Amino acid sequence: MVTMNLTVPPAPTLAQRGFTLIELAIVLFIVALLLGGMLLPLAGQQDIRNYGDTQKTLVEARDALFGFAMANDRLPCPASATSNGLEDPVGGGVCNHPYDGFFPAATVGLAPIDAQGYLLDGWGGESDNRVHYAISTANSNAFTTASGMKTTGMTTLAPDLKICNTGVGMVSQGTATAACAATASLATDAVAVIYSLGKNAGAGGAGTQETHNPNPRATVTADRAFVNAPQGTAFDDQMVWMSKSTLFNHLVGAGRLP
Ligand SMILES: [Ca+2]
Ligand SMILES: [Ca+2]
Repeated sequence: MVTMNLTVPPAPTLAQRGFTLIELAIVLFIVALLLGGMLLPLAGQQDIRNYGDTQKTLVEARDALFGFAMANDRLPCPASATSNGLEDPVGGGVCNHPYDGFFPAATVGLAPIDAQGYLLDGWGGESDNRVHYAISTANSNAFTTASGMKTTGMTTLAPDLKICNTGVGMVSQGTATAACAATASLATDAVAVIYSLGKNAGAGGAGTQETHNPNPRATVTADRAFVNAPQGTAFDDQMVWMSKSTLFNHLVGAGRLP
C-alpha cells in the first residue's frame, strides 16, 4: 500500500514573513504624512519667533531713542545707506535722510547690528532686514538739533509724521503733503517712526499697503506718511512710533524740558 505524505509545510509566522511591498508603501505614506504635518508648524513657529524678535528690537530701539534724547537734548538723525550705521550728519541738525533712512545703531549703541553697523530685525541678516527710522523735521529741525526742543517750547512743537491704518485712499502720496485718507489715521503728529519691512523685505513692498513705507528701492524721499495695516498676506511690515507726549514725558522727567 502506497502512502502519501500530505504534510503541508507550516505557514510562516508573522516574524518570518517580512513585509509586502504594499505594506511598505503604506508605512512610507504614513511617515511622509507625519513629517509633512510637523514641518509646517515648525516653519510657522520660526515665523512667530522672528516676528516677536523684530517687535522686541523695535521697542528697544524706541527706548534707546528716549535715552539718547535725555542724554543729548535731541534725537539722532537717521543713518544713510552709506553712513555705516552712524547718523547722517553726525551731530544732528538738518538730517540728510529724515524720512528714508535707517536706525542709527552705531550712534545710539544698539545691537544686533550687521557688519556695516545697521540695526537688524528678526528676519535675517540681509541689508533688506535693516531697521528703518524716520524723524520729523518740524519746527526747523528742532527735534534733531541740540536744545532745539527747549528753545521752541512744548506748546509750539508740532511733529508731523503720519501713521495710517491703510494705504487705501492716501492723499498726495510720494509728496511732502502725503496724508492718510479720512478715518484711516492712527497718528498725525508722530515724532519718529521705527519699522521693519517684515518677512517679505527682499521681494515685497510693492503692494497697496507696503508701497507707502518708503523702501530704499522706492526713491520716495519727501513723503512723511507711513502705513501700519493689520498683519496679513498683503502687509507684513512691523512698526512702532514715538508720540509727542511720551517724548515730552521723558524729557521733563530728565529735566530737559520745559
Ligand atoms: Ca513687508
Ligand atoms: Ca510713505
